[in-house]
Amino acid sequence: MGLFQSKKSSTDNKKSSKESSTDNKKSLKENHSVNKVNLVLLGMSGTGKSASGNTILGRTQFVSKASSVSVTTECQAAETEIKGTCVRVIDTPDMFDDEIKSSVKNQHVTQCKQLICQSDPCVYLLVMHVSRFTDGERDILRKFEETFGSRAKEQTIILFTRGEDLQSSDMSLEDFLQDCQAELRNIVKQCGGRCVVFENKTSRQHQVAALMQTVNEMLNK
Ligand SMILES: Nc1nc2c(ncn2[C@@H]2O[C@H](COP(=O)(O)OP(=O)(O)OP(=O)(O)O)[C@@H](O)[C@H]2O)c(=O)[nH]1
Ligand SMILES: [Mg+2]
Repeated sequence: MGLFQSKKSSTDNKKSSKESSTDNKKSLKENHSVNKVNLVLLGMSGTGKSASGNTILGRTQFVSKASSVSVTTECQAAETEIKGTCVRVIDTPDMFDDEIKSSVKNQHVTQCKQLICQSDPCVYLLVMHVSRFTDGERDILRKFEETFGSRAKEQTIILFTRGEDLQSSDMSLEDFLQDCQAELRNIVKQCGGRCVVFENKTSRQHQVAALMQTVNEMLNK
């Protein structure tokens, strides 16, 4: 699994057995939060999951384009290293549309879970369009919990795309959240208020740095 099977560092190898046993007592989360993480992009079709994946990776890995039909039809994973952290990015098709047959949805969910490197922490990025909150997204958190478990939202960050729309309205994220629909505000609240804004057209890396900071803060809590 590429970076996720990276060799242990020489420092690890030099640890005494006492130190190793102390390490083992640490939670899995704590043990791995600093250098490996799965980032799973979830959300409705066209919200910018694949584009955000490309921004995180710093390269065009996933197909991302304007389309009236779903572009991504299979889960895919790709890896990169960001400031010493091995980041495994998992792009997914829309799993929340009620129109999708449950057999197809189940297939996507199984595939997605298989792509998550289970020994490393997993952070879900719920991708939403900053300028459009759809009916289908009103109960996205319920569907998300049904699929990934009731505690999954504790490991979730809302990733708003089309950040340039905020800029052109001269709005900060705080302004946006204050003025947005109550249901959306509630989603953000249930996810611990963790959210970041991406503007995928220019792929500026400071956005990725802000995301990684939120990821690290969440995992180190
Ligand atoms: N202007 C702008 N366009 C964006 C942004 N993020 C994504 N897009 C565009 O939105 C369209 C859909 O993006 P995708 O990344 O394909 O969306 P997706 O969620 O992966 O869609 P599916 O694969 O169909 O589920 C593309 O034309 C992207 O270029 C953004 O931050 N700003
Ligand atoms: Mg896609």
